[in-house]
Amino acid sequence: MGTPFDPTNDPHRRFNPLLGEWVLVSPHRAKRPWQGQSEEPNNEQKPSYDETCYLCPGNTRVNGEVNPTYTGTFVFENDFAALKKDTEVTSEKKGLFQFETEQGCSRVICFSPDHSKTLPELTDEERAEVVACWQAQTKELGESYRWVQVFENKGAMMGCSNPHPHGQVWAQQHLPTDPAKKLVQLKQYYADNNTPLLADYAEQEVAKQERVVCQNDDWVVVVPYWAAWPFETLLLPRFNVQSMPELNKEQAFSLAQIIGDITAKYDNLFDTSFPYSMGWHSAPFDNEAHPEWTLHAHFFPPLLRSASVRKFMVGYEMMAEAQRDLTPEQAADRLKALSTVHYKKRENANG
Ligand code: H2U
Repeated sequence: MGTPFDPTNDPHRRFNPLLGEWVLVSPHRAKRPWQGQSEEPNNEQKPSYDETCYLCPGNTRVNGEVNPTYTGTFVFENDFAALKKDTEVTSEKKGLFQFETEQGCSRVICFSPDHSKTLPELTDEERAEVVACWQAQTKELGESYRWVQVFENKGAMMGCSNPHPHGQVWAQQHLPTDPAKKLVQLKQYYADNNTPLLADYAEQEVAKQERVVCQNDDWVVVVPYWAAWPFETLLLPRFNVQSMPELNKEQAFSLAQIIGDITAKYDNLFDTSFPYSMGWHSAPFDNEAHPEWTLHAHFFPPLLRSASVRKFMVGYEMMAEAQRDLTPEQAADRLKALSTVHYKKRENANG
C-alpha cells in the first residue's frame, strides 16, 4: 500500500455527468506554476470609437453595408455566415460516408457602441441590455430552429477576429454534437431521480461552498467538479428555468450583475483582458417539454499561469481525454479571492 489518496496531490479522474466523459486531474503538476511568473498589468485603453473597426457605429462593413449609428446593442447577419437558411434539405444516412445538409443562420451581436468596453467594463444596465438581446434573439430564432447557440469568443487567443466587444448567435435545424450528448445525460438523470441534474448540482455546490466563485440570490458561478480548462466556470440559476427567454426582468438583471462579477474576476486574475469562449445552453426548441434541462452558461478560458501562458489541449487531450493541472477547488479559491472591481478602475482609483 502506498500513501492514502490525496486529491490535491495524486492523479485521479473525475466524471463529467453533463457529457458522460472523464477528465484526468494531475494536481501535483500545479506545483510548478506561479514561481517568478508575473507580468505588468495590461492597461491598454482602446478608443471608444475606431474608424477602422467594422463593427463600430456608422462604419462600413466588409460587404459594403453601413452600420447604423446604434446606441445600445446591435445585431446583424454575419457577412460570412457559417449557416444558410435556404440550403436544400437532403441527407445520406447509410454506410461510411453519411451526411445531412444543415439549415440555419448566423448573426453578430455588438454588445455596445463603445469599442473600448468589454462585458466587465459595461455597467449593469448596459449588460442587462446584452442579456435582453440574447433573450430576444433566442426567442426569435427558437421559433424556426431547434438549436440556438449564443456565444462569445473573447480575445485574439480565442480566435476573436475583431476587438470591438461582440458575441454571436448561430441557430440551426439539428442538435449539435455536445448538446445532443448533454440531452441524453440530462434525460437519463431525470428518469432516475425525477429532478433536473443541474438543479441538484447547483444546490449541492451552494451547500458545499468548495467550488463556488460567486453567487447572488438567483445565480451561482462554480468551477465545476469536472472542469477541464484551468479556470473554467459554469453559471447556473438557483431557480427552475429551461431557456433564456423565460427569464423575468429581475432574473435577467441579476444575471447581468453576476456576469459583471465573474468577468471582472477573470480580468483581475492576471490583470489583463481575460480571453475565453463562453456560451449559453437553453433547452432545445423542439416543441417538447424539457423538465430535465436547466438553462446554463459555460466559460472556457485558456489561460493557465499568466496573461500569456496558456493551457494547450494537445497531445494527450487530443488522443485520450481532457487533462488539467491545478484542481478545480484550487482554481475556485483563486477566483473567489479576487475583487469584483475591475483592475483598470482600481488602477485609476489609485491614480
Ligand atoms: P468572432 O467573434 O469570431 O471575431 O466573429 C466576428 C464575426 O464578425 C466573424 O464571424 C463577422 C465575421 O465573419 N464580420 C462580419 O460579418 N462583417 C464584417 O464586416 C466584419 C466581421
